[in-house]
Amino acid sequence: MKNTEIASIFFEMADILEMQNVAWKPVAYRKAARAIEELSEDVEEIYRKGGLNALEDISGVGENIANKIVEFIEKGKVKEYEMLKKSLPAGLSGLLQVPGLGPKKAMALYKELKIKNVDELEKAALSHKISKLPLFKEKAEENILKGLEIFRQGQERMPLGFALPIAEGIVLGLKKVKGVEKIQIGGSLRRMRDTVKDIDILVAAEQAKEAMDVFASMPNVKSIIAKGGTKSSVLLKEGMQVDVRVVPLKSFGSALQYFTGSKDHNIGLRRIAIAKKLKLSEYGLFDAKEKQVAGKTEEEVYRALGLSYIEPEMRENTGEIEAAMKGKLPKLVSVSDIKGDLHTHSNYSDGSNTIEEMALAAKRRGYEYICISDHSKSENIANGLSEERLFRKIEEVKRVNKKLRGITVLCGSEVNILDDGSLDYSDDVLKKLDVVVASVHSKLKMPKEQVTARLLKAMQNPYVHIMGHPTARHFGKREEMAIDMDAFFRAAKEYGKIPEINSAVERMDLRDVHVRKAVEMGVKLSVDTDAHSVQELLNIRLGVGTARRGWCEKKDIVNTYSLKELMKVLKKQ
Ligand code: DGT
Ligand code: CA
Ligand code: ZN
Repeated sequence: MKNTEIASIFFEMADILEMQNVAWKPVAYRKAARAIEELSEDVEEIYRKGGLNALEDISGVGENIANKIVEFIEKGKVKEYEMLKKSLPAGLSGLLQVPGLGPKKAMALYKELKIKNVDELEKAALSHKISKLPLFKEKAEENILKGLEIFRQGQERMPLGFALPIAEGIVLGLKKVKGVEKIQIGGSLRRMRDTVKDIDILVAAEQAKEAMDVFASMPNVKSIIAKGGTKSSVLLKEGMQVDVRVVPLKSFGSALQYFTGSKDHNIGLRRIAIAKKLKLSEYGLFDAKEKQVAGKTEEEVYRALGLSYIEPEMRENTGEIEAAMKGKLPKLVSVSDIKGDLHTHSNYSDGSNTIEEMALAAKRRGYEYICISDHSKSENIANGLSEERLFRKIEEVKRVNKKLRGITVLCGSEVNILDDGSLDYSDDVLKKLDVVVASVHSKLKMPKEQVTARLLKAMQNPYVHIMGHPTARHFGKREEMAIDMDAFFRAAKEYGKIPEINSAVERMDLRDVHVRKAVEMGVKLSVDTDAHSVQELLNIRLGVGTARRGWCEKKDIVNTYSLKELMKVLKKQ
């Protein structure tokens, strides 16, 4: 699918045009880019089926932009984009990827200080040259350095939800190749860590030449780092490294165990093996006479070590080995336990689907309920709902519920927690809603005591049910808010509020360590997608992964409950 590539070209064109002070065009390109990004269909398909006219039916796409899409589909590049890039000094557009640096500021840095790339930017910030420029304030240098750090972290590790579909695509491509007996994703990706450094894939085969050939010539391979009979590594166009290792079937379990990690977990296991006079490696579990006692499956390896099977998400050596020795591992929640989604958006605010479409998609997933929680009135950039529009939405939800069978739509709102901890709608309005998700979307840099007090105040509102993406972090853009997590969870417990595990690719908030703490404190949680389209409902697996990393059982997650049980928890029966 070329949608992402085309969208990113338009985003970049918008930035360059803005740097050159061109009026309105940047806005138009961004609008089109966003629409293309959110399309569920392949743009190329749309064009092949319906021609230029069909492209112009996409919101924000006029004739000019449609022609550029065609140009990309037919020729693989867009001439105007190439020219725009040439009009900028090399590297300058890279500056735009530093959080907090817009096109105007980047251009000013170039004109005044000749800064063309991130290294020069860092030098200038460290030598305090930037705060003297008119567009920049006193704290600009500090902010730029922080932005650079976030940018570099973003370059090193990528979000789980970005890497996972790419890895699955590779697995799908290799599965059918002759000689491949088994194939599995390993590493941090299999453990569902919220960010991953690379993609590790493990193949069982006696003869892997063909698999390696297919792997190295996949269309999204940018360059081949190494290609051999049992291990190959490539760099993808998406910017990440993929390692594929091949082992014989009899070692597949122990190799999968080894390459799933984590390293600390492996060290813990090896210690147990040694105590039992055994030797554990990626080749298998061996006794003193070098005879293999286990290795074909992971289950076999754990059993032979005297442990119950440890799910990949728990393998961090944070107590799981001890629990497995005593047979006291939790029975982790799984995607199939989920009965509904409590935080999603429709086109009433900034989502791309109607309430009915979202409901039908939830039904297709086998859910019992879905809450449509559009933004509240102060969220202007996301088309937040005035009270009047909210009341209309309540009526629309009633209509959809009358029409559809087998799914219940709950009318909710993602209500902004204002700077002082009060909420964006009055209590009289809030009490009309089935589910109230309260989230912070402004003033994210408050000091710890203030943020904590703000969240605690919001939790004291009797009509709030769920605390949406509690730390407000955003990969590559901003760090989490400073929150006293102990106080936050204590209050959640006291007031009966439900903190959220938000599964949006760029959020993943709460994190695994927070979840673990919440579970230990007996706080119930909700795993939501924050989906802005029907496709994004699929992201629930990312949040469930985080829940599993936090040792959640089914009972800890409120949206595994039936609608009736859920209503009791929300005190809405
Ligand atoms: P990442 O890639 O940083 O997101 O995290 P991982 O866990 O995928 O780490 P990676 O890709 O460096 O290695 C994959 C697995 O291989 C790792 O989880 C455990 C295993 N492994 C790598 N190096 C060592 C090592 O020195 N000792 C042991 N015991 N295992 C290792
Ligand atoms: Ca890895
Ligand atoms: Zn939301």
